[in-house]
Amino acid sequence: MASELMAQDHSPTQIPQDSIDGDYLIKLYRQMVLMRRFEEEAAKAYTERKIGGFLHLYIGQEAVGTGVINACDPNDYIMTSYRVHAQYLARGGTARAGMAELFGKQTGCAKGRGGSMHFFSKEKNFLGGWGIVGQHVPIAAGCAFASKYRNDGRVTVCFVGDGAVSIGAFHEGMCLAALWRLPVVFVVENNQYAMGTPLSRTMVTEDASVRALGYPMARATVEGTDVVEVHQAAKHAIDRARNESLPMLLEFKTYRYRGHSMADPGKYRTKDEVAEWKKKDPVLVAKARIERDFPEQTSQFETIKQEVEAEIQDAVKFADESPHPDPKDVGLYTYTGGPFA
Ligand SMILES: Cc1ncc(C[n+]2csc(CCOP(=O)(O)OP(=O)(O)O)c2C)c(N)n1
Ligand SMILES: [Mg+2]
Repeated sequence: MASELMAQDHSPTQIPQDSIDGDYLIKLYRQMVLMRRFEEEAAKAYTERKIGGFLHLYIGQEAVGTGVINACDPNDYIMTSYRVHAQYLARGGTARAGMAELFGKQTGCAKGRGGSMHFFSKEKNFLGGWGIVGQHVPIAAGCAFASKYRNDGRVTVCFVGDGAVSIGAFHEGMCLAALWRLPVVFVVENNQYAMGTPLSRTMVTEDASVRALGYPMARATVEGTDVVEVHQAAKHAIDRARNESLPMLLEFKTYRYRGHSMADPGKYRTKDEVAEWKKKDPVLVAKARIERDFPEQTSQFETIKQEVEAEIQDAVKFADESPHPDPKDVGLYTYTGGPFA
């Protein structure tokens, strides 16, 4: 099996171009608007000290989470880093449960115990929310191993940042995924920086997908600001993982508009660089596509704006009014105080 893999051509995969219909694209657009407004409101709440700890925003990267997660089946597992809020919404998590989690409330998706970095939903097969860079890659491989062992037809999708691709755990997970032909898709969100460190200071090439070559594993690098292109690539990789039980690495070129977290003013990059990327704002790119390809859908823009605004204001109110977890329950959901005790 190994020699068969070694003999394959490992140049980047040409992604087949599927068509996408107007109803579907407007759904993806709506999700991105929701993510954007959710996080703008979270940033405001953070400055009002309603949110403790760190807050890492996904603003600018929405096309990646939206395109990839919508290409999955609801049964597929999703795992991601601390930049987690928008992906939870793409998975069908509610703005209420997300905002309440940020506020540390009992009604949050992790019952207020996870906070910003550790959103989790067993029902939605959304397996976190991980803070240590690359740590979840071997866990994703293990998850895909379980699916293969049980023959349950599920795919695991594991999001990492560009900062993870030189981390040991990333390579351990990739190695086993290739060796055991696991149904897993590794999504590298190359937003150009790991905290303040540009990729050029940690890798000899701008093409992070070459990390797949060592195992070897199929790979592609795709424009991450266009939700349609992201969706097509993800669909290809997920179908292949499901039907042929083979892993793939997808790199998406993207950009975060804010600093690494709310604590970072982002002084290591120029205003011009940020402005250049904002010309490819994923929300605007999707909007332009709809205007060009599906003009009959444009009448929905205003409704979406109003609906999303109401949903976000409702979520903030809900989070504000929800109770904190009861201190007497502090031991719940731990090995000593929970069902495992
Ligand atoms: C193993 C490990 N080393 C260092 C850190 C500190 N740290 C937190 S985020 C981060 C940068 C990660 O960048 P990237 O993977 O590109 O993700 P992004 O923040 O751009 O989404 C670092 C070094 C950590 N959390 N884990
Ligand atoms: Mg990064």
